Amino acid sequence: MSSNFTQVENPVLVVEGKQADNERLKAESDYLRGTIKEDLQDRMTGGFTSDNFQLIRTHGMYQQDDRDIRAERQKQKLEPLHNVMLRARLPGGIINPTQWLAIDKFADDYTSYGSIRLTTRQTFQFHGVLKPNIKLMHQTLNSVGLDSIATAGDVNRNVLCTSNPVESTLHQEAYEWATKISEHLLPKTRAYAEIWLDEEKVETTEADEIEPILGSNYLPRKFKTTVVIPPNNDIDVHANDLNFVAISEGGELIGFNVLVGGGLAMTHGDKATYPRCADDFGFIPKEHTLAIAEAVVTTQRDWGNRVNRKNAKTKYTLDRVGADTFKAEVERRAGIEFSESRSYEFTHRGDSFGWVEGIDGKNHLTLFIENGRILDFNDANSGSKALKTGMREIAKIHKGDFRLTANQNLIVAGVSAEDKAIIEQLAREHGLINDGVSNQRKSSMACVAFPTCPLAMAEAERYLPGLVDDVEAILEKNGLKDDSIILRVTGCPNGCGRAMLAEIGLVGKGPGKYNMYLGSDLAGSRVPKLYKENVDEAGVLSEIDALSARWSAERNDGEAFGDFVIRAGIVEQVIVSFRDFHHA
Ligand code: SRM
Ligand code: SF4
Repeated sequence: MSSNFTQVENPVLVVEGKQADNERLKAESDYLRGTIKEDLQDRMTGGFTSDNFQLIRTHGMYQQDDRDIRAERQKQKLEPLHNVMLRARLPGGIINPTQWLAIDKFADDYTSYGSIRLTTRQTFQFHGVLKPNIKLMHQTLNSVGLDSIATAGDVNRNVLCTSNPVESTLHQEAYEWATKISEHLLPKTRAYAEIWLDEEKVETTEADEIEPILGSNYLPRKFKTTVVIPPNNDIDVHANDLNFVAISEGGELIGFNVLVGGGLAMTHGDKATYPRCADDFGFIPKEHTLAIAEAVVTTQRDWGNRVNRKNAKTKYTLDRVGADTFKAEVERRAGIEFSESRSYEFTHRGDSFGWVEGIDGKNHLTLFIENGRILDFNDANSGSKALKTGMREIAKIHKGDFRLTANQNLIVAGVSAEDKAIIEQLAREHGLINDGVSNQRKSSMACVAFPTCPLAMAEAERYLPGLVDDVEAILEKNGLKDDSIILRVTGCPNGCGRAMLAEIGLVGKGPGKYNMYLGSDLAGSRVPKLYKENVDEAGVLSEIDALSARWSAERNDGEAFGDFVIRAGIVEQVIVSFRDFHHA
């Protein structure tokens, strides 16, 4: 199955120039080992030095410090309080109660924030793990069958899969494909096992093909893959490099339409960067899934831009070499031709909350978790909610599993009829079910941003709850109490909260300032357009007030906000030419 194309096949399509420093460090890393092991012993600093700072990402960790206290520590001539954030690998977002109890305990005992943070890519993060506890963290995960390999860095990341277990008989099979793709594309280096799990180093020679798919320099940039089951586009295909859209006949999975080249990040002021929807390459029978995944990855490996990291993702490779050229190369490498795409339709993205009975006769409870932050809160803003304790109590008795969604929520899945009442009671007692949560809150999402994200320009997670309070009041005033707008906030233009697929996307520009984008659709098939720049928080509210008043008064029957702003000419639709996507 492994590709024979370890050499660049078509050098003309390779970007010439001085390679980015990340290429040097990957090449010199001895397959992602670097000197992490030695660095771990150095207790003079709480951080990782030189290349190891970047290399730990491929092991699923980022070095961070609390930005709320950074200036104060600087004043006291102390180094920043370095710690790591860990992101687990959880293909399809499935985690069992034993695993939950282990991560719950680790978060309590060894993280400075004490929380489990559900992410927009169906996994969880620990924030604030100090150097002496890092190895224990990996060993704890390993003891319950979890790891964090390749959840960051220039590799294929956590593979997403539509999380609702009941909408379709295809879910189990789709989930199995997500797991197989994840395993197939994982780095093969033993670095993770050696460094964190104390396994012996196996001697290798130059001739050993250690990374047949990723290559010794790994990928030019991060790479993201999904398996999605229409009509629910809950995993937001257009944020991803490679998507397998499940196609069924008579309830049986027969294959996938393959979508390549999505991505949302951009840089303020750099017009060579832009969000881009994925292109449809066509249909493949399911038995070709791994071969196609491998061919897309190796084509991007060989043709992706290793000179400029800002233009290194698959979306830019496609635009540079041409989607048809890229597709033909994938077909050549896989020895498979795409056939015409089969028809399918995405109609929505959000999660459906509350209980549903599955096709398996079991019951599934989707819980709304604001910002994906699982923590016991007791503060003036959030009131008192024991979400983390509640989840622990549920995990102690739950016999099914948990499914993390790509919208930062959580499903208690596979509950028998006799356990339904007690699970619901525990969820209610601990604030995990709150019947008063509005449709607007359920349609809103934010990235982490301050205080842990080093790239944040503006608040996101801490801004969202109050913003939604105000938006709820505005919608009610404008006669839209039961309506909602897909509202997403990201603290910078990297777009982790997927604001660039929102009906209203707020993209952090500076403290308290956001660029406002309007006009994605309910299915997430459209990138929104810049409406106003550098809007402050009061400005955001007055814009939403004016726009929603017009929507209320002028909309056609059932017309969604994102469709309305385009029809009314408030913003133009971004159509196909993403190179012409203008942003500040
Ligand atoms: Fe992200 C970097 C958080 C989903 C695009 N992202 C970061 C870092 C690690 C900051 C850093 O590099 O030091 C953030 C850590 C914050 C913190 O303290 O936790 C961060 N990203 C997140 C999460 C946790 C947001 C959340 O609130 O859930 C999501 C974790 C996903 C996961 O479990 O793997 C997360 N990031 C995304 C998404 C959305 C998605 O994939 O569906 C995107 C946009 C889609 C895309 O890739 O185009 C995204 N994150 C980025 C980028 C820009 C990449 C690029 O193409 O240029 C960066 C910065 C970078 O890579 O240089 C980034
Ligand atoms: Fe950090 Fe920016 Fe991602 Fe938000 S969008 S988590 S601020 S990198």
